[in-house]
Amino acid sequence: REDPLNVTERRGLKAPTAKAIRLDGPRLTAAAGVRIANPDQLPAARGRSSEAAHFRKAAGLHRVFAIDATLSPRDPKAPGQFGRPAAVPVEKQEEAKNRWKEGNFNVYLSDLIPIDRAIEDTRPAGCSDQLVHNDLPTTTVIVCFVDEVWSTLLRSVHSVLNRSPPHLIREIILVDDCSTKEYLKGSLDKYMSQFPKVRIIHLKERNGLIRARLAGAEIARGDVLTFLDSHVECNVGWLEPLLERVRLNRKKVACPVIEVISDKDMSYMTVDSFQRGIFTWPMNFGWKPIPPDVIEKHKIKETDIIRCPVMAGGLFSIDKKYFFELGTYDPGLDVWGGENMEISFKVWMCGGEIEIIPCSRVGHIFRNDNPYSFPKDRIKTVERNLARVAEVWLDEYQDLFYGHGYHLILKNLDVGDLTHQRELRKRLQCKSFKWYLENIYPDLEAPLVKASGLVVNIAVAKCLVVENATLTFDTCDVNSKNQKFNYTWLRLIKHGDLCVAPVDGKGTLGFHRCNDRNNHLKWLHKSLVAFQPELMDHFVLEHLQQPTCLEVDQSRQTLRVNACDSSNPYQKWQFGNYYAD
Ligand code: UD2
Ligand code: MN
Repeated sequence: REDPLNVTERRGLKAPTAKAIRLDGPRLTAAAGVRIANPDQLPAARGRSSEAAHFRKAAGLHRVFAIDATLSPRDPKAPGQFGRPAAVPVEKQEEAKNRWKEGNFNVYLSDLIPIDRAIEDTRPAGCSDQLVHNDLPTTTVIVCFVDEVWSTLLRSVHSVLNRSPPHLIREIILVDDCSTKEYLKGSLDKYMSQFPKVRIIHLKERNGLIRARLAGAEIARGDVLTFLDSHVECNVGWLEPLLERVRLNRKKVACPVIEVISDKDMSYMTVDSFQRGIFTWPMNFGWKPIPPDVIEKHKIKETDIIRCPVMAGGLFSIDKKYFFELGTYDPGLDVWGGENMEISFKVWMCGGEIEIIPCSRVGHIFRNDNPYSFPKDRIKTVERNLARVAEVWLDEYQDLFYGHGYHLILKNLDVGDLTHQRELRKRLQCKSFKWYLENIYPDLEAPLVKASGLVVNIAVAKCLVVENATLTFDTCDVNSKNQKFNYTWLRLIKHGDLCVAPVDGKGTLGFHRCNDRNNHLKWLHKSLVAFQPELMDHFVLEHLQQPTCLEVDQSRQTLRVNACDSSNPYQKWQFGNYYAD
């Protein structure tokens, strides 16, 4: 009944709002200024000659290189060329349908379209005129994958090779996370051997994407690490704007705008520029449009950099030394999920920044389900990852996480050892989660309790009151400290350290020392009780089989618990303030 972790949403990253590109013939040079097909035409930004050095000193800056080796495609009419939608021929429908599950997208079409297709330059106007430094740091591109579709993986690699200034790519490391498919072993190594910059490591056991990325990071030789998923297409000019931000400040973590490659027709779609990466409780990643009035008020331009509370996870550049200073990812995170929250909180709270760079754009195939298997239960794996992050980074706001993912408490999840992660946070002297919420994500509603204030009984219009450490009711008095209660995310009715609870088997009410894990102290209120919405205003003891409610015993002028009765007003209660639904 309560599954607030929203499992369906957890099956893969949700795409941001996307729109088709208007194709009035390829506008390959429109926004882009002039694209350079051949990298040999580049000015010698990193050349060895003294001339080059002089050029560097004198100018220091250059216009973003618009390198694109796919500029004049061999076959302009090929399906999917220029990012156009492709169609499955009628006689191939069955085959296409059957192959969908190989990657949970239209694998048939991916195989049909060129592995080095041209795509539209989707950068906002102005991007091609931006200046970047001549002495940008080099990067190692790290792509981990498990059982990725051949054509998609190749297209990812080719898009990097074809649309990046060669001198900035130190290497591309492909980390094979113990794939089962044969072609990802022999054939892949053979194919990639024609590109000296591509290195492949095959992990001997399944590590999950988090530790697979770390395996790549360990051997990386570039100054900056750039992580990518294995089903992407980097667009023209994507790399330099990312590296420029890291060069400006090594604690900046730069993310490209993630555009959408349709899982159905493989078309390359652009997205709205004014979107932030955010999360909702219990730590679901999402995109949030910047409201139009905010855009107007602050005169935000399409090319402006957007600071994000959290990143999507898959695509970003980070200074290598900084990544290791931050303690990389928590290596205790398994398979998939939660690591984007972890790195985002860590970066912000420990002095860094997460930015989306609108002039850097990379397409990604968003899928509705993970196409690979999880070594253990998928839901449990993701929940455990998130709980690890919550335990280390959320401080008192953990209650909101657990309150929204309430079954996690009941499950008594084993999150494993967190000593190292907690020590790391101390050592780095990171700020509090409260600071993060107030400064980085002020629009998130994060009330520490669900309700507070006086607790009025509807029938007698009197309030709960603490008297000599016992619970009774009396005339309401907003100024009385003894009438103030909190209703917490973990369903305790709290007065200081004391929690309302029955104290004997006879229904007498009193107090217990509070304990988040003690289910005997928990009351349901304003939430569904075994599908009985009519008990919403009641305080229902949660741990009992039969719904049992707090009520005013009229005859004796005391409080007691009794069998719930939805029509009995002596069982209806109201807090002074409610902060969440
Ligand atoms: C998003 C991120 C993804 C990751 C994930 C949360 C983007 C575009 N994607 O989900 O990078 O942050 O959220 O964890 O931001 N992989 C392995 N081993 C595994 C599982 C996956 O190597 O055990 C690879 C996989 O082949 C892919 C990458 O990791 O290249 C990300 O996985 P995904 O594409 O299934 O994740 P996605 O895009 O739904
Ligand atoms: Mn992905």
